[in-house]
Amino acid sequence: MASVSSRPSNGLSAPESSTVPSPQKISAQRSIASPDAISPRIPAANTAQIIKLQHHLEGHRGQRFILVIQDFPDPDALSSAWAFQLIAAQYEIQCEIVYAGTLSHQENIALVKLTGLPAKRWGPQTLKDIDLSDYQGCVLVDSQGTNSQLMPLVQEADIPVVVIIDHHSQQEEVEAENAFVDIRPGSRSTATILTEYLQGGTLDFNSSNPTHVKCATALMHGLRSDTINLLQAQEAEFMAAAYLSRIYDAQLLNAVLQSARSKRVMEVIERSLQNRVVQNNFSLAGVGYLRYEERDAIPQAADFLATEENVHTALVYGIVHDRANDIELVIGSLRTNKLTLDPDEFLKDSLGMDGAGRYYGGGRDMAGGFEIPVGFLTGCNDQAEYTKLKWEVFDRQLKQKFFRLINPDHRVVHS
Ligand SMILES: [Mn+2]
Repeated sequence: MASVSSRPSNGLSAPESSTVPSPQKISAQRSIASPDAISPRIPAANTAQIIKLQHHLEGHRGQRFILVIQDFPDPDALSSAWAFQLIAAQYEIQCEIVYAGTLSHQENIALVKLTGLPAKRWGPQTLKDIDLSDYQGCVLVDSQGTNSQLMPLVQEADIPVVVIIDHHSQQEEVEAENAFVDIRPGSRSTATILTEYLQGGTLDFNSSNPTHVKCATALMHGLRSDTINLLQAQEAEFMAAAYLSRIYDAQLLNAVLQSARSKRVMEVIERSLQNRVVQNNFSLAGVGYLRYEERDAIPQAADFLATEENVHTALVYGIVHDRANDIELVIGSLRTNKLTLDPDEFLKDSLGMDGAGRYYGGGRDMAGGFEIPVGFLTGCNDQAEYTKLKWEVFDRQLKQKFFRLINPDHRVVHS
């Protein structure tokens, strides 16, 4: 067993926590960095957050957390969750990374497989068998709980939200009274924030530890994918990438990026190309019905349509059927290169909110997404004519709503 003196040599001071560790836990006691010990490259405000996080985790020592990521996890969420899990383990906090939907982007599947990223899918069947009372806290990373089907269950089970780390603009008030909250809308990725925590000494993150190498590779992928390969990166992302560059595995990252698109994804992209309508530099495309597993084809199609000349913003949407929960949803993605267009504002303004006061969509810098339940019209898709009609209704309504903002003088003309 390691003695107290053999703690990682990262120049940290003695524990400042008020909690008195039990004797058997003292060997695993982690110190909390003094502000001066943290890299001078990290801005003072962020240093304060790192200290706060360490105290917060110390206060939860030995607990079990459920770390909920969005239903369709992206590399930023996956890698940030993993980094958090490793940090929390310093405090003997067992953190389970879970999501309710699917991994649908070929790169995400490759990322999880190739790095052994410890995220678990909790489908409807698993949910029936799981006892949520095992968890003392819920952690939200790269999200504020609005994009997971698991959150209502977490709330029902009275599991308090104990940590929120995100870079999306503040969503409707999340109930997180005694939580550690670090929301940085100015940050281009959550991986940037987590990398800073690592750099700040929350963990002896190093290249001789194979898990750390893989996690660093995941973080590098996370911050690249949220910044269009660093094109939209700011100083903080470059600093984070520089730090990770000493630890990550370039070959492994390359393997993740080499993953190929499936034929079905290619077909959705093809449909988006055929169906697109371009007006005032916006490209709009409805792709009809697609399988739940292929829903990630939508943001990929939007990425692609946004590359056409004279197009600054692309919107792609389609209807997916979630068989597990028997719900149909219109889901859509927005991608923009126009600096003055705020995707969050655009989607909230154009689509509004549902009866319960929740916005159908939202976003961050350069990207956004939306989800509209098909509701009462769900199902009966064995009737071709009905199915076609249903699509046309949603397609037309979405075009009307978007064109109202894109081109107020425009009348949607239908053949
Ligand atoms: Mn993100």
